[in-house]
Amino acid sequence: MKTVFITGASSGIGMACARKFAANGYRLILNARRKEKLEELSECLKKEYNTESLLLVFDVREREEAKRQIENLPQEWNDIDVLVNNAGLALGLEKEYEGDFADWDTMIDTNIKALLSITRFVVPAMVKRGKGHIINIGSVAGDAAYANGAVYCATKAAVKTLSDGLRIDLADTPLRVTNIKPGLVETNFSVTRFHGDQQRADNVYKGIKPLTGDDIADCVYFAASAPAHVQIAEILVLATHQASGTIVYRE
Ligand code: 8X3
Repeated sequence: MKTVFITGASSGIGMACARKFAANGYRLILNARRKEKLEELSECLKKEYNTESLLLVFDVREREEAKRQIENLPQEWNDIDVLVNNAGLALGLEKEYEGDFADWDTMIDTNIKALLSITRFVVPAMVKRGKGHIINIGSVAGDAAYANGAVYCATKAAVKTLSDGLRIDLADTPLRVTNIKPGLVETNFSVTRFHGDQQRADNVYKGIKPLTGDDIADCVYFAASAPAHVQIAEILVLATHQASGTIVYRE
């Protein structure tokens, strides 16, 4: 049985990935900060698919705690086939010269530094076993900056560069690296970005049918289930009425 490790699994794209992999017979290592949410999800997946889950409750930004929990995985959970580096967020939508330092730190610490730590803790064992797949959740925002989003866009550009660098560093191994770059996905992404302002968040998806977490999970699973000689390096996935990070047709 294959094992997938998903960070930020308690909601949105992470939760959708958990469902998708569970439906396809994987067992799950699920990480998030909120224990109750993970318990709810794992109970649900146990009932629905008889899925086994191991819950790792920690904030991905806490490097030492992440290290401790990953190093101390029970023996039978050590063989991770797929790592989905999903935990990430946007905070604020402001001009670069007016942004909030705390928002910037949280985005940089989560989207870049934590993704790096988790990769650093999980990948060496994959290399040793000669098997594994790292799937990073990037964004169309990493392809080009958009107004008021410079820091978020920069973190996602970093996810692209880190994915490319890891792919280069693993080219002499059977491991694969994928960067999934979603466009407009309706999850709690915008509510988080606007610090809980639901109305402002709703406006982001007004007049357009956005993608769902399930749409992105389909892409993640597509990459994970490709034959071993096929490395899906990147997938850019947009809503049909979205042409780029900045061009959206609204009805
Ligand atoms: C999410 C896509 O365009 O809302 O990363 O920044 S966007």
